[in-house]
Amino acid sequence: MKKEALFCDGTEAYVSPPEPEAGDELQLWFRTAAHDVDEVYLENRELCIPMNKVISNKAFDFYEVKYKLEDKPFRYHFKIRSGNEICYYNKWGAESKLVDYYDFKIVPGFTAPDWAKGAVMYQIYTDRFCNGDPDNDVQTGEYFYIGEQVHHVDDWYRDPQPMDVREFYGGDIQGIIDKLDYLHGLGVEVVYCNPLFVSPSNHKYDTQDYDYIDPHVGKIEVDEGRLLDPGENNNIHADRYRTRTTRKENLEASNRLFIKLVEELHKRGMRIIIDGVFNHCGSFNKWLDRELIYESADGYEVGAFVSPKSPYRNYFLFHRTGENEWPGNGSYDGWWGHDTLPKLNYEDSKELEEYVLGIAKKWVSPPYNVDGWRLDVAADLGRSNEYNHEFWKKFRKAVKEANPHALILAEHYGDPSDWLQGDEWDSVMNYDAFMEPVTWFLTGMEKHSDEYRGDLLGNADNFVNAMKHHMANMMTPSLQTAMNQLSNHDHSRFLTRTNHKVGRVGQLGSRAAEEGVSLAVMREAIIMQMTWPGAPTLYYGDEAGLCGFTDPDNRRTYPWGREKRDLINFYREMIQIHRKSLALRKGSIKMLKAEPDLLAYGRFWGNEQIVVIINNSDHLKEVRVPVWQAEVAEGHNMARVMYSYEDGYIGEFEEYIVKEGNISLMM
Ligand code: ARE
Ligand code: CA
Repeated sequence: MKKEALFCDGTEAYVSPPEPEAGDELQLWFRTAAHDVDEVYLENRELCIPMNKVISNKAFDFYEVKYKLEDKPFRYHFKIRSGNEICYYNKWGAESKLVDYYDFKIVPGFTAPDWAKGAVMYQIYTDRFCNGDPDNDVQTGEYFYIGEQVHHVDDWYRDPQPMDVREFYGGDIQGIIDKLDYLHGLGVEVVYCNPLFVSPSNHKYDTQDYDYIDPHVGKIEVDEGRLLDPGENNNIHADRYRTRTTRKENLEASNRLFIKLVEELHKRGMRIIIDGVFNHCGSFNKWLDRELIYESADGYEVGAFVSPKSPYRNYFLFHRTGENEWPGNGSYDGWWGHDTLPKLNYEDSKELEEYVLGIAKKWVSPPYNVDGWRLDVAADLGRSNEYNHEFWKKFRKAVKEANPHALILAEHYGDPSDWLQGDEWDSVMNYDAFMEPVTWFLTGMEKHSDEYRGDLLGNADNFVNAMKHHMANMMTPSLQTAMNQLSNHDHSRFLTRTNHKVGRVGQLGSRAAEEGVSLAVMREAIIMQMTWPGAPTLYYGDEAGLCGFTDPDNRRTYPWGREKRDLINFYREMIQIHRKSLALRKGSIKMLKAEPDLLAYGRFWGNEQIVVIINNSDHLKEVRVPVWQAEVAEGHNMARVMYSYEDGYIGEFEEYIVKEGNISLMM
């Protein structure tokens, strides 16, 4: 049996309709080499249905079966017989033994928004992207945060310092609006913004008010009430509109500016998703009480607590209870112990649950019309696993009812499959089935820069096994919308990882992040990003050559005027290739070659075939790639081969001769 010919996946070429509902008649196809096998069966624990050979061409036979989908998840694999030889085919590939984990799976009714499939996204950390309105800049000493006063950074090009959550560079929504033409020209289709709601930090994961955009990224129309008055500052929820950050006029003007951003995006055919931080809020939220801890010539600090009499008491969790702890009870639970991030207690408050579900709906509805949520630490939400799933089911219902085209994409480390059963999240930030393996193979860096592992560098077997294993966690709608990033705000930048150096600011100095980086390896990564299944997502500045170790060095300002133009041009070109190709957006993938320092894979759908070859060594290699497996036909072909090697890459539409199913080239 020619096992390399066996193929099936969850794409439209092999499953119709690709996102079926209960009661639909499903059509499934399976590929074998031409005249090679005797029988193919669709099989699972309950059934074994013979398939019919329906189409044959020079290279392949295609078998078909029809199956009426019931109102329950449908798991399946294929059984293939040729003479005495029996073999199975599942998500791992052609196997002699079956493992349930790798079964194909379809959940009736599970759809992900079509616009998000293979969409090119662009993540923006707003304070660092572009300062379009100096009038809303945080001013040094404007308020205190975690015991120290906030700072406005005057020098846009200065690198972030450790403990930079108090440093503000002034980037804002007006800045994003100003750069929309740049992003549109780059080929970006979706903007993902890190949190924008009112919060005293630059990262804004500590939400002060879920109903409003922070005036420092939005608009300050009434410039009054700069400083909190420490004497009056206890019990802030009694009067929340005291500072210029919390004045109603400014909050409303900021929401209006946000609506303008969304309209400007939609006008260009672009979309926006925003960060939803619902596991915890921030210690400056009106739901907490505040009390002056100390006051000196330099300023004052206000502590957060939840008074036993607070109407919001059951929104929170406590380590200890009792009247003796300071003040009233300061020992509320924080996410990972952070007292700036009070953990929310949904199980004990229906009111909180309803409020947050209302927020979930509000922002995806008119007049805001956001196109989806990125959900922070989504698996941590709630006290119990049961409730967590209950919450996300309610969340999905609420969001999709309000806006059926909204995307629900969660941050998750580890196996997300429990949440990707069709009734909770659409997809995830794709660490396991993209960022990690790509980083390992191309740079040898593990865990997003924590460690350099020579044994991972160029290790194609490891890459393929990791990818196959983790991609099996996701059904097709999730895979096609998975956020495929090389960098983001929580990990070192990819370009920095190419120098194999591990570090944080303060350990090596942030300039070390730029030493010995390789643009060639970066280009290989970009090619992989733009040709891998999922939604390729740039982290602002990656395209301009920005470097940086992990948080906060990965949040350097966008280098306007100092960009690496060649890299931007390369990214733009690769994005265009991605966008023009249905095979890259929604087609099949097949690994064609995995050798030390060398990967080749095909993407194909219908009449379109693309072959990608990555040579991660520093010398040319003679490569023979079995492109027939990606359905490239025999003869002279304008094969769209892309390869990367040191200082160059060969673009699309080179002519290669396919001989006996293979192409040979020096690269
Ligand atoms: C701040 C400082 C840091 C400092 C930290 C601790 O900036 O320099 O080290 O405090 O004092 C937000 C801000 C951060 C801020 C943090 C706490 O963006 O700047 O850090 O709040 O105030 C794990 C979680 C994952 C989480 C990451 C950060 O699993 O959910 O850690 N990511 C989200 C957001 C963050 C955000 C928060 C959560 C909190 O994307 O930006 O932080 O709302 C391995 C592990 C992962 C681990 C990962 C990264 O791979 O497997 O579990 O992720 O490393 O550390
Ligand atoms: Ca500004």
